[in-house]
Amino acid sequence: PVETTAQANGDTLVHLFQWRWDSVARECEDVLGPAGFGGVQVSPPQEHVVLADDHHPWWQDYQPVSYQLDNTRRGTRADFVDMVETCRDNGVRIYVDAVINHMAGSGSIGSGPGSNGNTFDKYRYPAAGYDDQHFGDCRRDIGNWDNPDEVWHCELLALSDLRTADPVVRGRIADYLNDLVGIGVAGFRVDAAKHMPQADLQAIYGMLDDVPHFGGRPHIYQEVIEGGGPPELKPPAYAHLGQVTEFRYQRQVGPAVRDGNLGWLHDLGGQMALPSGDAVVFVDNHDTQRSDPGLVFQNNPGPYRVASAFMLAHPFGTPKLMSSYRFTNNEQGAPSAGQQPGNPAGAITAPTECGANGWLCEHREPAIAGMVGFRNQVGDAPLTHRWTSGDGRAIAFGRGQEGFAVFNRGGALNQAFRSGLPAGTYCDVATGSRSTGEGTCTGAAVTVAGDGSFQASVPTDGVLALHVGETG
Ligand code: LAG
Ligand code: CA
Repeated sequence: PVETTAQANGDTLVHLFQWRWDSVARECEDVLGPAGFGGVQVSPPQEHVVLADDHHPWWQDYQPVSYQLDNTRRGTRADFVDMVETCRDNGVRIYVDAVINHMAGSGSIGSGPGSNGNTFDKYRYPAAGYDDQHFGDCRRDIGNWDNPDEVWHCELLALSDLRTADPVVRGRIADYLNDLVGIGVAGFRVDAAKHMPQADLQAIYGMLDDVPHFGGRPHIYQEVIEGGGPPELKPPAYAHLGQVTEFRYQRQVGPAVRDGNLGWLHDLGGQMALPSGDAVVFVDNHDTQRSDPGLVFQNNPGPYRVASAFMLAHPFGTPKLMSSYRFTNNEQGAPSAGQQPGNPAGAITAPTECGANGWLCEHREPAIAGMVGFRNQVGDAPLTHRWTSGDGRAIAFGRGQEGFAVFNRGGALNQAFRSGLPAGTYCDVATGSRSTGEGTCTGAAVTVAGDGSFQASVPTDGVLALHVGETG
């Protein structure tokens, strides 16, 4: 049995999209650990195609050339190992975006070598140990998206589709994932899970080692974009294998907050495809920011803060925050220092200063970062004391006797609330105010009476959040 020596902070995940490994490590130390984040989803760490002529589009990473970790755009294997250890020491798990359905596709053939210098051709990736026989027979794009056989075995975006039923392929994938688990990676976002049959995934997951330090099985969440077709292609069909991405949350919650239609959010579980325990929820991800930008930070920062804070306060699903960079076209890669000698992949700039070079760092916004501590404090306390404004543009709810939060997309509010909080003075954690060692609030303080009632002002696009861990 694996010795458990580390304790994760909580269940909040953040995708540090395209961040360098050394930058992730520093963020774990300086921001994520202290704020109580439980995990970081990092960009795919395996050798990928290098499309210098196209200015290194972000999606290079989703075209594996081998499973070697050295010399990706984000650093070396040693940097990766150091990141995993530093984050673990701060209670933060590392989740790898596992691209295991396919290898580099048609559009990138001829662009070689890969980021670590290995050559490849369509259906031949010698550094990964894959040859023609390791790819499926349907060597064309998926045509009928309602036909499981095509969705599973034909090509997604002309990417060479691995024959995941083959024991050799399964073994190579498991070796890659176990290399990561051995380093200390605690879980995986399984890319394009919908494009692999459940039985293949089950076999691969079954070959994985237990996670060192944190202990237990690797935590898996699978990318299954809800669309048409029969039940076996729907999100619930993958839930017995691990958690699944809940795209209805992204499609419905962001636009509702943007449009000031908050009342229904109290009961949003009834609208979702998955039960809470199976769902990984998000306001946006790196794909939807580009393909379905209903609510993204760079266009609508105020409503985005409200939606993200709500996601952290409300008990549905495992929340995954997005941390991104400003972009003007959909292909645009991360802020980059360009081609650098000795780094054929082209170095990505370190987001040391959020706001500089286009790094947005949504996760550091006070209304978002402060809610991570709120979520950790309230735990599984029930949803209580629901309130909705007359116009439906503001809502509030309690989390039992542990916390209370208000979300406002309407005009400035000055309102009397009823909560389950014990009497006392509370610091609003959504405006960046926290208690200091001496017990005073650095910002706004709210006084709760013996019956749980209090009066508070919340501006337009404001969030107010009180919990028993941050009292004045
Ligand atoms: C995913 N989830 O299931 C990722 O979230 C998504 O970002 C990936 O697509 C996709 N599956 C495959 O891993 C991204 C880009 C695509 C890009 C692909 C491979 O959204 O645009 O395709 O990564 O790099 C590109 C070209 C295609 C071309 C393909 C193969 O856009 O036109 O056919 O490369 O050369
Ligand atoms: Ca497949």
